[in-house]
Amino acid sequence: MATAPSGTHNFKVVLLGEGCVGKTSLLLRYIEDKFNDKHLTTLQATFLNKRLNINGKRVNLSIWDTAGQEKFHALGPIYYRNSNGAILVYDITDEDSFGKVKNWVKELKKMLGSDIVLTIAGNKIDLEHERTVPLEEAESYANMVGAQHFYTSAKLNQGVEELFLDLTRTMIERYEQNAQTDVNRTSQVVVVDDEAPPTQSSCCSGNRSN
Ligand code: G3D
Ligand code: MG
Repeated sequence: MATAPSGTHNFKVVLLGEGCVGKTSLLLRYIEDKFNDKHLTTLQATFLNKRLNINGKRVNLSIWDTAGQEKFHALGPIYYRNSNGAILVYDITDEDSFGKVKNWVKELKKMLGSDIVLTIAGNKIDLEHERTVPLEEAESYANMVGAQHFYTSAKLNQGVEELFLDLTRTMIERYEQNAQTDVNRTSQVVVVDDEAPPTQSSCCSGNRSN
């Protein structure tokens, strides 16, 4: 996805992470400002749209949520292909879910290189007293792999808006950097005139004497 002629950035963002870490809850909090709405959580949307205006730049986010396939280890490249950004969610009270984030980072970097902006979300901070994933470990890991790290609570609506806003800003920056690289690359292309058509005196003209 890229920028439409109208100047609107169209970005695809995927939510990834173990089952039950709160991916759907974060999305519904962000889009609908709701939590634990049974009607909405059973909706199992493929993606939801959000329009933003950041410093006069129009952005359309298509935020993709899983339909629960992660519970069967059945989420593959079809889900995350062409993504501009990924939100890797873990539950701060569940160490295994943090391990799963590390697996996703490896897979995304291998498959998409640095084309994708990575953001890690430690969700359920309202359960801080039950935390098992050490704060420093999560933050230094994110730093090492070049990802932003946010703490969120879909339940209490903490950090959710900031997470999406920061990711969107970074995607715009990344897009503008790539566009600049393309301009530089194009300006280095040397345009060569078409070759002149062969004349009668050329050796291939059939005038050979022997
Ligand atoms: P998933 O989409 O990653 O599978 P869900 O996760 O959004 O379906 O959430 C799984 C469970 O975690 C839900 O509880 C949900 O209410 C809860 N949850 C999500 N975010 C938070 C949060 O920030 N804090 C707390 N305390 N709980 C959260 P149920 O009981 O419905 O299974
Ligand atoms: Mg879900």
